[in-house]
Amino acid sequence: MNTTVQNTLSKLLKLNPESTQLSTISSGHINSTWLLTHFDQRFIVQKLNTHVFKHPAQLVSNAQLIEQHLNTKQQQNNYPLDIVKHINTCNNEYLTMLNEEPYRVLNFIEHSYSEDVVKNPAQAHQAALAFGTFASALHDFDTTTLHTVIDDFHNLTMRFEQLNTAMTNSNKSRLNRCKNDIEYCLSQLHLVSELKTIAQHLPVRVCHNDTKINNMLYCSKTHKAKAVIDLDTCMPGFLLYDFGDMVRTFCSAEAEDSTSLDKVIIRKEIFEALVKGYLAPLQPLMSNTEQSSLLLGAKIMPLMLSVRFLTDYLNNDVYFKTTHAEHNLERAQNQLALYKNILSNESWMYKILMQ
Ligand code: ADP
Ligand code: GN1
Ligand code: MG
Repeated sequence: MNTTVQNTLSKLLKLNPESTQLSTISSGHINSTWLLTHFDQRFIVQKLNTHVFKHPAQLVSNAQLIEQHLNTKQQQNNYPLDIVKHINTCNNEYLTMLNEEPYRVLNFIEHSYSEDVVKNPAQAHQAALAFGTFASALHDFDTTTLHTVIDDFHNLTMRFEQLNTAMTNSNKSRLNRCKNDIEYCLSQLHLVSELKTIAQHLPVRVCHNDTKINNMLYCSKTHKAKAVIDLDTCMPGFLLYDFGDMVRTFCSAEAEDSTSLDKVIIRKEIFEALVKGYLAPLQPLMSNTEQSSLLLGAKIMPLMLSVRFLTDYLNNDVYFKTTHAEHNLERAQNQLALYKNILSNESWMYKILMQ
């Protein structure tokens, strides 16, 4: 963020620009995030990525409707977590355009930290319980009030189509390096018809749609889950996607971009803790069919992420933030290793899910 933007934002928050400090937060693949400090006051500032989010005002509107719903639940003692809120500037705006780029300010959740890899079953249980509590608090939210911020976000068929288009336009050397991985992904297209069969029996609910582990804040004193963050992709969908994204990011012992593929395996004790935590608030709302559909999500999400990372690799890294040339390919191969490991463990995973 340049100094002029920092000064303007500081003034809009009625802070003395000379006394504000800024530090970059680098987790998250999409937006640019900073911590803005002014003596003992702290704020999160984000520049929204308009390549990914074409209508930032709609995203802010969705997040605020959800904020309000959770607030009401909290006032009725029905929502125990902290809530991320958009902060109004003195121009009475929640979204500020500076140099033609959209910035927003959020309350900083104090005494918190996020993780990129789950360290133990207690962390998995806490985060899954919190994501389950979030979904359960939204079970009576009117889904028709939400804008579709990204079309077909979790539409696997469309993700395969995007991969096909990228293959047509890609430079040959990148395409050669991932030919085998693409072939393998294409051989798994049958997941699309498995989903179609089950989807007609599933309720559409408000989903978070990005339940990866670093979108959970833990309390630095108690180490319990403190807040669900990154509400940018909250949209109607199936819970199997949220469950699948948790399995994808909680259960592997390695980060999403690790190249130690032999260590990219599902940890049973983490999966058990995840299931227990997620089902506690949600099982009363779910049919047996919906509960059993969650395992399909655990297969769809790593496969879909492989397809998305491969697509971005072929498109020369225009979507996800990368730190080096092969980053998206490494992520894709990591997610494929995880997907294959899930396929070889699905029988015990299903037993744990349904017991
Ligand atoms: P992205 O959309 O790029 O993933 P996030 O909204 O997830 O961005 O934020 C990136 C990181 O910033 C999070 O993983 C978390 O560590 C930190 N963060 C975001 N919002 C808050 C908040 N309100 N309070 C404290 N930390 C936050
Ligand atoms: C992105 O924003 P972040 O880092 O929480 C992406 C998710 C992917 C994830 C993969 C809007 O999430 O869909 O699953 O990266 N968000 C968007 O790590 O595309
Ligand atoms: Mg995030």
